[in-house]
Amino acid sequence: MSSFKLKILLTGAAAVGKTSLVQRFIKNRFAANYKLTVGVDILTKDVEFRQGEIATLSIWDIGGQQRFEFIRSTFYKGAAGALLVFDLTREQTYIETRKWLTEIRQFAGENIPFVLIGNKADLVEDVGVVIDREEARKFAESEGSIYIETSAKTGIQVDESFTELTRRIIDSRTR
Ligand code: G3D
Ligand code: MG
Repeated sequence: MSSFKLKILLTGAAAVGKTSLVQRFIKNRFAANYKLTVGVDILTKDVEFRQGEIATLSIWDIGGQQRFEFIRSTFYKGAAGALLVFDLTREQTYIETRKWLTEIRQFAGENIPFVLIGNKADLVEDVGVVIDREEARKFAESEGSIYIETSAKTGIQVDESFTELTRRIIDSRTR
């Protein structure tokens, strides 16, 4: 069996649900939890990205946003892939994904695999659609990625997002 250790980044604007997604993902499973003084949580989890194929993810979640400049190079260094998260109920967080993508590529490498995540899908029914979902899908595809809608609250598509990102990382390396 092959074994992979991958550094995964959670990126995107404040309060889009990055921490909630990773908490949902690791819930009820073994997870080592380190808290760095610089304000990054690193959580570890094994994922079976294909039958019989396991990768160990170390998932980096930025805590306080205000000191981010200080730890930026540490955060991006050696990253294998990123979830780029926005909030389906706040258009501004979607607009900001382009800036995040530019930064991810600048600091972690032009070809770093990512998955575009529209989170808080559970709220869309009440709040209404504030972004053009078809445009989000096309944007993701034009950048070589895919678009997935998640809810950290209900858990829908959360595992799939991490698994899909892992698959994309592995495929980009073995192709
Ligand atoms: P961040 O880590 O990106 O900053 P958090 O975001 O995970 O801290 O989440 C920010 C707020 O959004 C939290 O609410 C959290 O409960 C909520 N949230 C995250 N994901 C979802 C989701 O999928 N659905 C809903 N309905 N809420 C979500 P509070 O009130 O604690 O600020
Ligand atoms: Mg957080």
